[in-house]
Formats: sequence, C-alpha cells, structure tokens
Amino acid sequence: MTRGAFIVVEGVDRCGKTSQTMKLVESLQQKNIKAERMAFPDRTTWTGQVISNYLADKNCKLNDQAIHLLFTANRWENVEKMKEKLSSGITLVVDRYFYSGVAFSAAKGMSIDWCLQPEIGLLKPDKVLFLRIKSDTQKSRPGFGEERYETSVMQQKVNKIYDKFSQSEDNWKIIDANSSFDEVHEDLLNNIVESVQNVANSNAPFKYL
Ligand code: NYM
Ligand code: MG
Repeated sequence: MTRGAFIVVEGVDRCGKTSQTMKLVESLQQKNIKAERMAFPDRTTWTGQVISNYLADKNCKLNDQAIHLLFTANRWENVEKMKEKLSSGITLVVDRYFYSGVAFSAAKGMSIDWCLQPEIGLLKPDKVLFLRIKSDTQKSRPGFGEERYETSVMQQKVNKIYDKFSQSEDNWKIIDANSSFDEVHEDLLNNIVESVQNVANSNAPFKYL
C-alpha cells in the first residue's frame, strides 16, 4: 500500500486555514481519497492546554524560549500518530506546522536558526500550501485580535518570514487567498490531489527535516 500525502496549510491568523482544511478533507473523501485533518497547536494534549492558556491570556508571562519549545513538543507528541496514519494510506491535511513555530517566534525577535533546531528530525511535509492574504482582508475577519499575536505589526512580521520560506523551501506553493472561499478551495484541492498522486506514483518514502 502506498502512504498518504502529508500536506500542510500555512498562513497568518484568520486567513481561512481552519474552514479550508475542514472542507478539503470532505472534498478529498468525496474523491475516494482517505484524508484526515490535524491542527497545530493540538490543543487537546497536555502541552496543548498550556499553549492554549498562554495564547488566551495575554498577561501570562512565560519565557519566549519555553513556549517555543512547548509548541515544538506538541508536534513531537504527534509524530508516531502521524506516521501510523500516513502509513495506512491516509492523507493528512494539517493546519499549521513548524513553519508557524519558527515564524511566530522569530517575529518576536528570536533567531530563526535557534528556532529551527528542536524541529530537526520531524516529518517533512510533501507540500506546504501558503495562503497569502492582504492585511486589510485579514483585519476584517471576525475574531481578529482575540488571541495573543493577533496584531497587525506581528502578523506582518510573520508574513515576511513565510515569504522567506516560500522562496527557500522546495515544497512550498503560494495560494492567493484573497479570492472567494470556493475559488481558494479549488486551488488548494487541485494541488493536494496532485501531491497525493505524486506520492503514490513515486512510492515516496517519508522525508525528515
Ligand atoms: N503558533 C502556532 C505559534 O506561535 N507556534 C507554533 O508552533 C504554532 C503551531 O499559535 N497565532 C501560533 C500561531 C497562532 C496561534 O494557532 C494559534 P491557531 O491556528 O490560531 O489555533
Ligand atoms: Mg488563530
């Protein structure tokens, strides 16, 4: 049996990742492609609860390095589960990954190199789809500003780091997310179907960071 594809959807807050990843899983299943959604941070685990409290409480004073490592630990906690699912032929559509970890921490002033170190050895996605939206579109989305990091200054810095990734990484694809939900959905879906086929045709082994 060929493994499923490991797809990551990245982008600033309120760019539509959550609703798109949910709809993508439905559409893939309709095409008889086994697919499941995951999201980072995974707020259901012990580290996820600490992270969720940190994000909700802007007065919570947790050291920047410590929270960075908790976000990373939250990914490491899920590695075995991800491998099992992919090995059983399930395509994973993942809402954020270590790119968010690096982008948000580096936007606070931390070194990108330092931020990357604890991520080394994690599974490498087959494709990263970067939803790029204009900051005006983002600010008009309901809920923007509720959690820590949801300020225009911070989000612009994060976007710059995403742009760097999109230029330096071989697995990134920029998706224009300013158009309608359905258009963005089609664009994402076509890219994912292509990746699923590529992984199946090449019998690709797992890749690691
Ligand atoms: N975030 C997310 C990080 O700072 N580091 C990480 O490693 C990850 C995965 O958490 N503002 C930030 C980005 C978001 C916040 O994510 C919560 P979401 O997708 O809004 O639940
Ligand atoms: Mg958010």
